Amino acid sequence: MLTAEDKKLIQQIWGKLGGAEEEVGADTLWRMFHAYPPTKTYFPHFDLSQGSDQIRGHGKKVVAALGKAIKNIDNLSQALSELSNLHAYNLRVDPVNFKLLAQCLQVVLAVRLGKEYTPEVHAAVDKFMSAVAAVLAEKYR
Ligand code: ZNH
Repeated sequence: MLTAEDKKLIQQIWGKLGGAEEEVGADTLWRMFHAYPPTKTYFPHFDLSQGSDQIRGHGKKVVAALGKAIKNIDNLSQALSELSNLHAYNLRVDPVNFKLLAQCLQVVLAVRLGKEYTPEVHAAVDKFMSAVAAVLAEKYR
């Protein structure tokens, strides 16, 4: 469960990205494709070279979805319901991959924010990403 303090930390840290969302998303995807190459199999139709339009475009969408989730942090199931359908019925992404993406996001945020990325923030982001992953995986069967 996310505590009130966790939620505050997540909102603060997200606020610090100011304008760099697309880059954070693209860096996260790029890192995921390299650290965990099997994740690339979901994107056979993408140009996966660094900084490609598709990586940037998709990174922007993913980060925008996370931003929406942060705004609706007390109501994640509802806020992410369409995405949950998409991942469960359409894309059929193995939920294991949600953890990999979350881990890559942690590294990208840590590199970008340095000392500001305290263990408390790390823990809060971890809980948040687990909550998002749980919603994205809740319709699988
Ligand atoms: Zn996902 C898509 C989000 C994870 C795979 N995604 C997507 C989108 C979004 C997202 C927003 C778009 C939609 C529309 O367009 O409508 N994701 C997300 C999130 C997460 C995710 C938030 C976490 C957290 N995904 C994921 C993973 C994977 C994926 C892990 C694998 C690996 N997705 C995907 C795909 C797609 C998507 C494949 C489709 C793409 C295209 O464009 O085609």
